[in-house]
Amino acid sequence: MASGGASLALAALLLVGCVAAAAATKYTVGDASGWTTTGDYSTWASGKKFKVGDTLQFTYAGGAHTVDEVSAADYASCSSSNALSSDSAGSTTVTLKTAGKHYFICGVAGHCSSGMKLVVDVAAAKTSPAPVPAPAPAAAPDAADTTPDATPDTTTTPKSPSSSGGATAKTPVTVLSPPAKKSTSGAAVLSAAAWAGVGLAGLVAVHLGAF
Ligand SMILES: [Cu+2]
Repeated sequence: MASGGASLALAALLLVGCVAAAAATKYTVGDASGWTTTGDYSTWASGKKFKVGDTLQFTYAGGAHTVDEVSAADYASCSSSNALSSDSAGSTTVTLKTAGKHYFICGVAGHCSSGMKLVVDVAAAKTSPAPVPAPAPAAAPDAADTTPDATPDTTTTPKSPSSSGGATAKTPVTVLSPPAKKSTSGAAVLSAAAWAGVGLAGLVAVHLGAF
């Protein structure tokens, strides 16, 4: 039982890890400016589509600022006393693990009120690959069923060999031109017949010349 549960948990972790690795986007907060008192993070965040699995990279001078994830109320009041998490190492990476709004402020006195605050609205990770293949298998068998039915009906060309045979009856003359090339026995027979034809033509020419 325990091993089964562990396997399921491991499978779930692997699945989540694969999804996150496939679609995750890494955002550098403030871009080149980084995490600073002069940043405008509402403008920076606007238009960006954050989703579960994405990461936020806060870059700043270590010790000069903090990255505190706080509640909506604490975000509004610039209070980090009940911060959900806090870091001041200088390079803070936050993985957005849950959908909804996430609030970040700097805990240094005066910095949040001067604009060093960020809220991101995180959308659930899309599982777009799942619905795409669903309709494809349903349509594929239908097309496969109709295709073989139509193919035999249209390919009613049993008379084409006879017509082509009639055409090949005249081809020995053209096959005659490369007699040096030794090909199959069939071609040899054809060329022999052609040579006989030439012989006949030569006889006719001789007779015509005689006349
Ligand atoms: Cu600060």
